[in-house]
Amino acid sequence: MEYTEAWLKYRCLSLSRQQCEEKLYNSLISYAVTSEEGLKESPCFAMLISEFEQGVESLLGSRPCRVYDGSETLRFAVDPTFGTQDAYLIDFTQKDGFGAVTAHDAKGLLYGVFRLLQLVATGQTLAGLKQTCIPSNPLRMLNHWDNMDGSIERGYSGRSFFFADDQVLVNERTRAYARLVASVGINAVVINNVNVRSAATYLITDRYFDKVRALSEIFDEYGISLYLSLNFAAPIELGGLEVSDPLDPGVINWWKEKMAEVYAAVPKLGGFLVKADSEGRPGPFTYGRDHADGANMLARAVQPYGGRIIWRCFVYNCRQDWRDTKTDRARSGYDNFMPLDGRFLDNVILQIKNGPMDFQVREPVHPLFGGLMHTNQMLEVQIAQEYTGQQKHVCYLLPMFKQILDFKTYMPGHEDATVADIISTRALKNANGGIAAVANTGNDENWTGHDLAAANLYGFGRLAFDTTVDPESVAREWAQLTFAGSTQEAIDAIVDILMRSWPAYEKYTSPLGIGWMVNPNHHYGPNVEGYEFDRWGTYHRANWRGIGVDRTTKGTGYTMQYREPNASMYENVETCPEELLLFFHFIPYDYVLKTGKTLIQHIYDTHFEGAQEAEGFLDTWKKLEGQIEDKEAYERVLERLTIQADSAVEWRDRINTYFYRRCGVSDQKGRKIYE
Ligand code: GCV
Repeated sequence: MEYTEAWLKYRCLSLSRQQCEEKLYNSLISYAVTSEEGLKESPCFAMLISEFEQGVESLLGSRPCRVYDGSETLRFAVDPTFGTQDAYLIDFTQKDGFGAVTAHDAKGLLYGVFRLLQLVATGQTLAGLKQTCIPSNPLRMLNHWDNMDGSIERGYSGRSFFFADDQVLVNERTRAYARLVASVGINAVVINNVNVRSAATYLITDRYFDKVRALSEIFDEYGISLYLSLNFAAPIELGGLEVSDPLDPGVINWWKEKMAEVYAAVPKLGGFLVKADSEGRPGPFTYGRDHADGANMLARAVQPYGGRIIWRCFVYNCRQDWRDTKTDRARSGYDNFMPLDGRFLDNVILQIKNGPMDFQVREPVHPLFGGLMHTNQMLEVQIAQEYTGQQKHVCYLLPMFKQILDFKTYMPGHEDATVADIISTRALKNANGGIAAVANTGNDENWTGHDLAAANLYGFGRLAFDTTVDPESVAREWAQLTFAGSTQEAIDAIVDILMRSWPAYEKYTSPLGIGWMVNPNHHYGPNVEGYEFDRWGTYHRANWRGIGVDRTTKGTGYTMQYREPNASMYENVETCPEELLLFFHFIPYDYVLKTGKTLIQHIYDTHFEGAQEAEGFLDTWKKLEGQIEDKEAYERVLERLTIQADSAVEWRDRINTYFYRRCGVSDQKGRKIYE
């Protein structure tokens, strides 16, 4: 087999008849579809029926039979008055013992079927179960950074399964991928890297239309809209124009005609993702225009076809001088986009990274959330573990994402609104919104390189669909589905490792929110000064007295980009959350933290603890030998946990030695710190 079914194994539960009856699984055996009119036209319909029949057959050993005479024990129905788009209700509380999956639309029914199968596969009883699922976010998106030569920017799971040798791949794996991500509620996928270069610029030309259309049609069967990343300079590179100025009539017309051509060939295209004026990519700044000019020009061109423009706010000066302590990369997203609030058209959505820097293990929430009040917004997170161990280290990110979503922004008039409330469109009643993750997949057999990294893919989908889910429950659900047939001890251990993994990673890498300290370019492994004298605006400013960036009003003034009381909370060293202390403040090594420890002792302690935890993950795993049903998966994880334990020691020693050399303070516990 070239790839696993990940969490969609549907391993036979081998239940007795009595067990089936107790859990009401016998009600899955005969079903009817009411209100089929309208459903039949939906591309999802045939697929959700076969998914249901095959899933139940594989889990329970007998194939459900569709009946038309009223003798069914399960009903599928579509009721457009129920919930909102994609919503569904699983109801096994009816007195007659019947079950029902009722959905707002065909896609909702598809999600309902996948959820029902997940519940059965994890052994939940259906008797008395009633689950209403109304998606939190309209857009639940994956951003792939796949290049057309088959490489993946920040990819840690093999090569691309969308592209090879400048060709678009459409094959069985495409379908398997769509099924996998649809099963957790993903409804939009960008297939190509936001850095659009060479052949990828031509994705919007007839060189690729046939394949792109074929891909979009497969996606459509799974309720997924295909999106493409766009090259802002396409009018020059494809059209032979001299400029790509968004206010130039020739450019405007070029895009208008281009989009007419694209949508005629690929009518199901959801829209485009754009990285402009960022890290060397072209954009409106070249022509003295702003990002509203750029985004709206494209939005007008796709508007007749219902297309959307997702415009990234990752815009900053990447040619900084480390000597300059006033220019602050953290400020740039807000400084560039806040003045444009209210100027973007309804089919533009600003995509904002979770923090102001770049997917570090700990960052404050981006101040544009709560800042912007008249603009559609999406949150961008990264499940590709660029800065969190590159899928060699286990790092379950849902607890981090949950903290971000639950962050209160104190937007005027919406004081209780969290990030989740904003991106869902609930708080501001925006026309559009959602959440996107930079994807962590590739053509490795297990999809995500590290088997345990698939928990981030599964979990992201579940969280995007329902921002109230509990990360630990999701981890357990994923482990039960993926490691079906393994012992209970193994499942418990996997959940435990996952839940401890982000804190452990944070402990042995860069301290208290300062970030970076990685090797330049590839970003794996420790290098304390790797980015200290570079042009990327990524400094920690450690000297003999202390460490941290002063982002208060005495420093770069970044704290004031937040609404009150968040601004004052970060400004004041006493109230600043300690996990972010060095992000906001320059702190002397002898500063006493709330634990009573000095900063330097905290750094030593956390680094010893973190490395010990990584070693503990490995020890735990070794004890599970023979308890994980899939032996190859066991071996793969063993190999990665070994790498992680070694790497954590390297991190520990490099960081501890660096700070010991800086300040000369010994470890109070007398542990080995290299001189
Ligand atoms: C796709 C970081 C990454 C880049 C990435 C960029 C972005 O800088 O290192 O690889 O480019 O973010 O999000 O655009």
